[in-house]
Parts: sequence; C-alpha cells; structure tokens
Amino acid sequence: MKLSNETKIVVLGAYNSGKTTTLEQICYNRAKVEYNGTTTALDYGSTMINGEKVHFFGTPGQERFRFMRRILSEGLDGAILVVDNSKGITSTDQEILGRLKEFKVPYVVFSNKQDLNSNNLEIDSDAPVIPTIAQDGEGILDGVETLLEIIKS
Ligand SMILES: Nc1nc2c(ncn2[C@@H]2O[C@H](COP(=O)(O)OP(=O)(O)OP(=O)(O)O)[C@@H](O)[C@H]2O)c(=O)[nH]1
Ligand SMILES: [Mg+2]
Repeated sequence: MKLSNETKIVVLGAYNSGKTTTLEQICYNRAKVEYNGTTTALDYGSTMINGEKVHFFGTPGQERFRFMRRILSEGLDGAILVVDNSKGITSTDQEILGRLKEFKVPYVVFSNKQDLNSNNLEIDSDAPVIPTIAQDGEGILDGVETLLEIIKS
C-alpha cells in the first residue's frame, strides 16, 4: 500500500514508441531534453489527478542511453510501458518487462500508434494493455487512471 500522497511514474519503452508524446498529453507543465527529436536524457512533467500530485519521468528509448532508465526509475511507484503497436514487443521492451516483474512494479502497457496498427498486442504480461494514439491523446488518461488504481490497491 502506498502512503505518500505524491506519486512517481516512469514512462518506459523502446526507441520512438511515443513516450515523449504520451507525457506531453498528460502534463501541462513539462520539460524535455532531446536532440534531433529523440530523448537524450529525460522528460519530466507533473499534473494533479483527483487532487493528488503525480510526477512523470520519461526515459530515452535508445539503447545507448539505457543507464538513464535505472537512474530515473529510482523510487518509482508505477510505470507505463509504451509499445509501438506497429512494431510489437522489441528486445528493449522484453528487458524492461523482465525488470518490472522482477521488482514487482505496478505497471500498465500502452499499445500505442493504434492508427497505424490496431491488432491486439502479443505480450507475455498480466498487466492491463491499453490501446492509445498518443499524438491525439486517445486512451492516455484512461490508462493513467488505471495505473493509479493499481498503485493504490
Ligand atoms: N502515427 C502515430 N505516430 C505517433 C503516435 N505517437 C507518437 N507518434 C510519433 O512517433 C514519433 C516518436 O514519438 P516520441 O514521442 O518522440 O517517441 P519516444 O518514445 O519519446 O522516442 P525516443 O525518446 O527517441 O525513444 C514522433 O514522430 C511522434 O509524432 C501515434 O499514436 N501514432
Ligand atoms: Mg522521447
């Protein structure tokens, strides 16, 4: 059970899956560190949901920045794994899933880019899979609320 009334959520996933776009839909106040459109350090944003402050940290997807996932995941309460549904689960996603299960982190999966491919995502996970179109905001807030419910339960 979670005691603090502030929540930290980390947005994980492979290169170009839509993590930064997802965070931009959730948070009004935000910052990002990118070069040529790819995250090189982190995204950060916060918002109030049902009267509680929720902090979001977006990670880089490129494997050369994978050490940032560990740094940004310190003290997390929950995670969102953003998968590009037109590509499916990548080796980066597999590695992230392994860690989430190992450390029993509450998480949801966003099967993003439903506009490109709306087939069911094939994934070895019991976590809720939420279809999203990040650039249009579709499914995003429902997915975040689902995650917050899991964190509180
Ligand atoms: N068609 C489509 N494109 C999307 C969607 N969400 C994001 N994109 C596009 O996918 C590209 C990558 O989006 P980002 O949000 O930068 O992805 P990212 O996961 O942060 O990428 P890295 O930080 O490089 O790992 C951009 O061109 C987005 O506009 C979606 O739902 N549908
Ligand atoms: Mg990014």
